[in-house]
Order: sequence, then C-alpha cells, then structure tokens
Amino acid sequence: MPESHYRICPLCEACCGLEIRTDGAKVISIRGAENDVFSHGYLCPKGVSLKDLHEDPDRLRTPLIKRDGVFVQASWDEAFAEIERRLLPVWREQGADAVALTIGNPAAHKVNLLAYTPRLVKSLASRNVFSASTLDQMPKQLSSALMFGHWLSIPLPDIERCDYLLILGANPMVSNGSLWTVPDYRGKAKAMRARGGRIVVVDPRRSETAAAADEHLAIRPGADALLLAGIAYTLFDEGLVKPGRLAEHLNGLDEARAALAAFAPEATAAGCGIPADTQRRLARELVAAPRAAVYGRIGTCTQRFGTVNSWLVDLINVLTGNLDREGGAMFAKAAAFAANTQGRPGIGKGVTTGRRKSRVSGAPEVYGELPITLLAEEIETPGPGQVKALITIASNPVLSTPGGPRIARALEGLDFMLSLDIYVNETTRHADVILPGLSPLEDLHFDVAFPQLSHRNHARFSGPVFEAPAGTPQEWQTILRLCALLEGRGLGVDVQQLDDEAIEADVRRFAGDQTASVLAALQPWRGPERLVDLQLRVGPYGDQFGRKPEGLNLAKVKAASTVEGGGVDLGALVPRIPELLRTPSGKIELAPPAILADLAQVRAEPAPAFSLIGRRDTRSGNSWMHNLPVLAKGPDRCTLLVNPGDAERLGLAEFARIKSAVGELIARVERSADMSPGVVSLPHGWGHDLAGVQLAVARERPGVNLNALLDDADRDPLSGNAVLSGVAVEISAA
Ligand SMILES: Nc1nc2c(c(=O)[nH]1)N[C@H]1C(S)=C(S)[C@@H](COP(=O)(O)OP(=O)(O)OC[C@H]3O[C@@H](n4cnc5c(=O)[nH]c(N)nc54)[C@H](O)[C@@H]3O)O[C@H]1N2
Ligand SMILES: Nc1nc2c(c(=O)[nH]1)N[C@H]1C(S)=C(S)[C@@H](COP(=O)(O)OP(=O)(O)OC[C@H]3O[C@@H](n4cnc5c(=O)[nH]c(N)nc54)[C@H](O)[C@@H]3O)O[C@H]1N2
Ligand code: SF4
Ligand SMILES: [Mo]
Repeated sequence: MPESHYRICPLCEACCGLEIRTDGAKVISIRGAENDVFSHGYLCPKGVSLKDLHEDPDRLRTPLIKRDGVFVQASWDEAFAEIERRLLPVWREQGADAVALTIGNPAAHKVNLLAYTPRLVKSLASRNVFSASTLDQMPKQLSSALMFGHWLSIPLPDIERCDYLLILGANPMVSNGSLWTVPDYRGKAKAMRARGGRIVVVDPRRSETAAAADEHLAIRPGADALLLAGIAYTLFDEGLVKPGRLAEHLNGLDEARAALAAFAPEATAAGCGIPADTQRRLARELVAAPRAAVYGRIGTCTQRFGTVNSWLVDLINVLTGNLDREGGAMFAKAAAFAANTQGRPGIGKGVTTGRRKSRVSGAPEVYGELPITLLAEEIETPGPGQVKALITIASNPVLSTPGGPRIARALEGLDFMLSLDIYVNETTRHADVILPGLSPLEDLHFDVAFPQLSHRNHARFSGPVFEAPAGTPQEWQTILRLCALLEGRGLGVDVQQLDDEAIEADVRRFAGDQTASVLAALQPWRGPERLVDLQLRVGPYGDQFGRKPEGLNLAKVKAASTVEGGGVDLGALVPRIPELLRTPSGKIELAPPAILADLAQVRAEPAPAFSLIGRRDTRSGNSWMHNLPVLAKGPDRCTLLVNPGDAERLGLAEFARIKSAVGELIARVERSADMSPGVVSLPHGWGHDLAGVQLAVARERPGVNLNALLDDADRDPLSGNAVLSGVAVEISAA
C-alpha cells in the first residue's frame, strides 16, 4: 500500500518540506509538500535526488576498516575496537591537541550531528577543531556577534514585505539562500517585483539572481568593502542617516562616521568598478524606499575583508532605518535552541575571540574553532602539539578547502584517521576507519540552525521514512560512543545511560532543584528528540512545562508535522530590538574596534590579468552530490566560464590552462557573456578522479578541484575565513 511521509529536506538551507511516497521499502515519488507551512510545496531537483541517495550502491552501510591499505567491511564493535586501539594512545600520550576534528557542512543539516558534535568537542578537548564555517559564513557570524552580541543573531531580508533589496555576493536563485532560509526565492522575488519592489544585485558575474533582478552591478571581485563603505559614507555625507526607532539603542555612530571618512564614492569607484554616482544613487534609493534591506552572502564573506563587508551591510541597514523593522533586515525568533531567546533579554556577555591561538601560524580562535585552512600545516609541522590523528565528521576538506592537494598529502602522514561519513571519497579514502551515518530517509529531523535564519518563524519535525537497518546506530549514538571511549568508559558502555547523564546535566543548569520533575516531564523521549522537546518547551513559544498549556512541545510539533499538517506556522518576523541584544552594553555596537582597525586597511588593489571566482549549480551540492544519477545527468558542469571577448583574445578553444600562485589546472571552457571581462568562474567540489575514490557515477565526469588553485594562507584575519574569490590567475589555451 502506498504511503505518504513528511520529510524536511536536509540538502540545503531552504529546508523544504517534502512529501515522500513509498510502497514498502521503495520510494515511489518525492514532491514538495503542498501543505508545508513554510515551503508550500516548493522543491528543487536536489530534493528529488534523496531517492538516489537512499539507493546509491556506493553509500556506505557498514563500518570500514583499512587493512593493508584496503578497506574491508567490519562490524560496529570491530570498528570501535580499532578506534580504541589506535586513536586513544595518540590522544592520551601525545595530548588532546594531537587529535584534530573537522566538521563539515552536512553536520549543520542533521539534528543528530548538530546536537551531539559539541559533546565530542568537549570530550576531545583539542584546540584543533575546524569546520566549514571558516570556508563560508564566519565573517557574518563575527560581525553579527560583535554588533548584536551573539553569533547567530544575523539579520535577513523580510522579503515578503520588502520594497527594495540590495543583494551582494549571493545567488539564491541557484543556492536557494544562505543565512537566509527562504524556500522559493524565485517566486518571492517575482512577487516582490510584481508589487513594485526593486531588486539590485552586485556580483562580478551576471548570475541567475542578477538576471532576474531590476539591476545588475558588475563589481570587481573582492572589492565589496569599497562599494559598501562608499554607500555608508554617502549616507553620512548627504545627511541621510535615519536610524529611526533604533537611535536610542546605538553605540558608536560617531566613530563609524569618522572611520568612513576616507571612503567617499569618488575615491572608491576606481577600486570597485562601480561609478561614484551609482554608489550615491544606491544610498539614496535605500533611504527613499519605504522598506529596504541589504543582504550580503558568501561572495562578500570569502574575501580578505569578509568581516568588514559583513559589518558594513548591517551598518547600512541600521543607518537607513531598515534594521529590525518589517520589510527590512530582521531577526528570526526560533522556537528552540536560539541563544538570543535565552537568558536575560537585552544584555549579555557579548563574545570574545582569540582565547586560543593556532600552534603554527598563531591564528586566533573564533567561536571555538580555528581556520580550517590551517589543517595541513598543523599536521605537517613537527613539535609539541603536532596533529597526529584526525576525526572528520561529514567533511571533505580535500575538495572543499584551499590547498586541497596539500591536505591530501598531509593526511597520508597521520598516525590514525577516523571518518564519520557515508562515502569513500577524496578525503575519507585516507581514513583508517569509516563509520557511516544513515540515509536521510532513515533519520529523524528537527532543524536546529535554520529556523534561527528563516524569513518566517516556524517549527517542523520529521520522523524517519524507513526504519534504519537492524544494528545500525544513529549518528548521535556513534558520537556518544566515541565520547565514552575518550572519557575512559570503555567499549561496553551503555549509550542510553550516557545520554541520560548528558540531558540531566543540561536540565540541571537551568532547573536546579526542579531537575527531577523536568526530566520526568521529558519522558518518553530519548536522544535528540528529548533535547528538542526540552528546547521547544523552554523556548519562546514553549509550554514551559505546563505553565503555558497552549504552548509548544515536541508532541504538538510532531502531530502538526504530517503531510497534511506540514508543521506549525509561528508567523511573520517581528521586531526584536532591544530584547534580542546580548552585548555587554545592551546596545547595537556600530563601531567594534577590531573591525574599524581592519577597515583602515581597505584600499584599492591593482586588478590582476584575471580574477577567479566560484559558483554553484542547481544540480550540485558542494563536494558530495555528483554521484546521484538524477543530478549527474546533463551537460558538463565543471566548466570555466570566460567572457567571450577574453576567450577570443586568448585564442581559447575547448580547454584552458588556469595558473595561480599555488597551482595549475586544465578545465573545459564555456564562453559566457554573463562574465565581466577579466573575471573567470569555476565551481568548487569537483575533482573526483583521485585514487581510491569509490564514487562510480561521479568518477565518470570527475571535473577539477578549484581549491587546488587557492592559497591556504589567504584569510580574513579577523574571522579566519578563507579567501575563495577574486584570486589572481593566468589563463591560456590548452
Ligand atoms: N573554492 C570554494 N570552496 C568552497 C566553497 C566555495 O564557494 N568555493 N564553498 C564552501 C562552503 S560554503 C562549504 S559549506 C564547504 C562545504 O564543504 P564540506 O564541509 O567539506 O562539506 P561537503 O563538501 O558538503 O562534504 C560533505 C561530506 O559529508 C558527507 N556526508 C553527507 N551526508 C552525510 C551524513 O548524513 N553523515 C555523515 N557523517 N556524512 C555525510 C559527504 O560524503 C562528504 O564527505 O565548501 C566550501 N568550499
Ligand atoms: N545548488 C546548490 N545550492 C547550494 C550549494 C551548492 O553547492 N549547490 N551550497 C550551499 C552552501 S554550503 C552555501 S554556503 C550556500 C551559498 O549560497 P550563496 O551565498 O547564494 O552562494 P553562491 O550561489 O555561491 O553565490 C555567490 C555569488 O557571489 C558572487 N561573487 C563571487 N565573488 C564575489 C565578490 O567578490 N563580490 C560579490 N559581490 N560577489 C561575488 C558569485 O559570482 C556568486 O554569484 O549555497 C548552498 N546551496
Ligand atoms: S531547495 Fe532543494 S535542496 Fe534545498 S531544501 Fe529545498 S528541495 Fe532540498
Ligand atoms: Mo556553505
């Protein structure tokens, strides 16, 4: 009998609700769930690919142990015994820092991983914790933390009520949004324009998002700080600063004004390629629009001045009176897990960085981690604290991190490597033990991160579509077992008891002598469900354990999250300042000293012969979805986009040689009038033809690894984020 199931798609930040039709153990169809309170039936081709992922013969279903250089299938007990035998001595004898941890993108999309990885970080107690955050959004997290007091207090456009949207370095038409959970950006942008709204896109390439906007401004790669500073300067210069309701909540307005004095549009125009009168017009348009928002995403983060850019975006939102107002740049209010809904409203500890430094380069810790581009040097450089063992969780740094080939060589030098992953790929082929996760269709899910970044508040839950194969643990159980090993509790530990202990510690922190009754109220949930129930109930819409009987708990969210119900809608975003603030001053900090100091370093750089930028493709998800037939079919996607005039001038035919300061590649050429002259684009996440990779479909058209061309020494010094865009290259015919 065919059945319908509800599942939140874990493949990108849009978090679409899917309707999955099954017959027995077979998936018959995957569609957008029409009744989903948040995504209303939207999905992209990747959502459909969950069927292929579930059925992929290359997806791992048992642990693997490498014996004499060859992976062999093993039982879970054998795999853990091997980990105990080989990982623990390194950790005990050479110190905690000798074991590094990398946490990859899918961990943000799995409640099992997101909720339990912090426990492993704690048990491991290593300074060498790295994640995809420093390839991605750390600059935005840092600027938000410094301005508003918490790392996840990130403003996002209230697109359904917005009249004017300035987008920089984002292509939500393809990416489906990032740090902005907004399923069906296309439909929402169309609706916005239909009601007279205007969208302006700043991007070196005429991206899909730019093509569907009212105006495209082709900026010079890496030069957004000049443009944004020019706009902010204009607001002060022309007397356009109108923070409105926020005026009484601001610190540092005069310091910000003074710091911007050198950035008149007339001075920044040459360096960023956007004429001074255009910069001034943008400033005036932002002020004139009834409701406007500026949104900068990965293209503005993965630059030398990523944190400065991210700060400027929100500075402009404040100066134009658009921060935290309907139709402007607003904050979500998540039902669970959001630090900015916990503790005392309106004031807090703020954040500190640099509590530790990396051993080799001395790079500061940010949000508990070090820049992932340091991984290779920490493995290669001898001395006390040298990394000798590595745990990867859903992370593929060989393809996703600048200096990927160097990382691959470094991994060969490790004494031991453990991967929690679902494939033998470019990174995990170096592992000694691989512990697989489940198919998303065998997993339960509640979004921990993305409701904190959503354009509308909601709470949704999905249960497993299929039962997990007997004897296969969920990933949270695997992580707790690893914690137990590190804590010296041996192989035979009862995972359930560990989880009971952990939740009790969590509850005791806020419930004190009420702990026992709170724990009793969380029955019968276990594992991540118990954590979710706890967080929902103490959250801003929660039932407060009966004190607000109409409030939310997991049972209610579950009941609402069927195909028919599609979750709980918690309404449009509402203004949250000052309640959201967690800065020590209780104000919005407009002039964080570290950012102003870095702003002073911003200057126009001479343009290289060619600048290399990245891009994403609708049928691709970072480094690991090229093995799914439904996505892999169609034209070659790993191509170098080149402006036709440039291609002509260089005499490029089918292939081009791309040479950077650190590497060289040959890629297929695709002429594109969307590219500015002097700018070329290559997508990341390709290069599957390495020895030992077990991805049969992906290997047929492996593509090349963009990150072989990028220098692992190039970072935003404040956030530690890698520079992935605007890299100087030479192009020639091949
Ligand atoms: N040059 C360049 N490089 C980039 C980018 C760019 O724009 N340009 N983008 C960067 C960004 S934004 C990001 S987020 C990173 C992403 O880079 P990574 O953090 O490395 O993430 P992915 O490439 O998605 O690789 C995910 C890994 O997780 C595994 N996996 C998938 N599902 C599961 C699961 O359920 N459980 C477990 N345990 N493993 C799973 C996959 O097999 C794969 O090995 O790439 C970055 N790299
Ligand atoms: N289909 C698909 N969707 C994805 C992913 C995927 O791999 N495939 N990855 C997911 C992940 S991990 C993330 S983080 C998000 C990212 O989502 P987005 O932030 O929307 O990222 P991109 O789609 O890479 O768009 C970045 C844009 O920045 C432009 N750009 C490059 N350099 C510069 C510059 O110097 N200045 C400016 N102003 N623009 C620049 C690029 O041309 C590109 O159009 O996407 C997610 N969604
Ligand atoms: S846009 Fe596509 S990949 Fe992203 S959540 Fe929706 S269906 Fe999944
Ligand atoms: Mo990302």
